[in-house]
Amino acid sequence: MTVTPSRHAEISGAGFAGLTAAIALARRGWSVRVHERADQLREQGAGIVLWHNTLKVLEDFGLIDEINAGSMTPPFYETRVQNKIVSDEGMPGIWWRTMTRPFLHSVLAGAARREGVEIVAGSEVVGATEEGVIRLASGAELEADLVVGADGVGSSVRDSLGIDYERQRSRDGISRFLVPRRKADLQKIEPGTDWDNMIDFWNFDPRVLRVLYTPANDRELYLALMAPADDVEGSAVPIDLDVWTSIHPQLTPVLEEAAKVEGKYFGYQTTRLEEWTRGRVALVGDAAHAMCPALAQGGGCAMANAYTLAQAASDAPLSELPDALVEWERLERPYTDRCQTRSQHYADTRGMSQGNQFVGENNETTLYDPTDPHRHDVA
Ligand code: FAD
Ligand code: 3HM
Repeated sequence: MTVTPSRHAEISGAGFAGLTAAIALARRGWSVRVHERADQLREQGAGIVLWHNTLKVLEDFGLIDEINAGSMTPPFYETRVQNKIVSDEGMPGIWWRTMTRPFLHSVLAGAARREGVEIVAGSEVVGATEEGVIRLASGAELEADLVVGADGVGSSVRDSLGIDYERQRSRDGISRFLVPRRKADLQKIEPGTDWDNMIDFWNFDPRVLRVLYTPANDRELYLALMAPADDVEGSAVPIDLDVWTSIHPQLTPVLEEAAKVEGKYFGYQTTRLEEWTRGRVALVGDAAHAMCPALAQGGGCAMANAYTLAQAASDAPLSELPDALVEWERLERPYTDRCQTRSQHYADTRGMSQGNQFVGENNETTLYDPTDPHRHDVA
């Protein structure tokens, strides 16, 4: 690992991408400050699935024991249509873990602090310049050798630089909830089901309402409820309990829990940028490449790209950093581009309902190893 003392980075956004970039840079000797617009440093989302690509980054950070202690690997990824099993994927050879987002966020924030990263909550970034100045809502302007725009899909850093993008939307979307497992109650209703599995319950008739059931640990269950955007009842939050239990009666105990929780319906969309870098500024995570969640890779790509960005920026002489960022994008972006296209395709076609989709090229980013120094070697 290259350790590069006396380099400074300013990062906009303390989400998974910003914190990962911060840890990776700090571990390479950079002084790092992260600006988070929210007053409190926390992740409000529900659950997340991480795969080999992200777990390799967390392993490199020495965080795997901590991650394992608060997460799980369901025995199977089961896919059902009209409550009939169409596939049970055991994912042999694939490293994957399910967990809650607040848990992953607290692990990353704790690691960042231990690495000496300064995290400033309540600090809104309004823009950046390609020379490496970050501008805050407070009026302050801070200079850096590297500015990282990790400020999510509505990125101020990206927009202040005038980087053009396209946004593609899908007809469906999803609401997400963290609820108690209620495993014993579910078992009473359907004793034959392994309620530790991740189960993708698709329903098309009489209406399209899908429940993605993801145990996140012994206590917490991540429920993602998918409905078409034009289904007013299906996309309502708080959820319409009668509508959801009429289609998925076997999930009544956990749907009752979801009905108690506030949330937000999120329409599936993909954002593709003209470029990920401008001068000394690099964009990463949803700021650069937000994607549909079908293959559960948005956060994985965000963290893998944040990690490789830190590598590329550390390995370059400071005077050549802008060129090194361009080269980083050239090497790393094609994997993410392909993943975005595949995930958009599955969102548009609802093709994950066919089961057995975690195979072949769909696993390209899943199985990617950003920590492998030979990953771009030509055979
Ligand atoms: P964000 O999480 O959006 O973080 C951005 C941070 O920047 C926030 O803290 C925000 O407050 C802050 N911020 C914003 N603007 C400013 C500003 N101007 N100044 C300072 N701070 C600012 N990915 C997976 O890998 N696995 C999954 O299972 C998975 N499931 C998903 C399910 C759904 C329904 C969705 C919608 C996405 C899913 N994803 C998944 C994708 C994943 O959630 C995102 O790709 C990931 O959270 C992006 O992280 P980020 O840090 O880039 O952005
Ligand atoms: C993990 C995960 N997988 C798929 C979706 C989806 O298709 O909306 C959401 C998820 O959180």
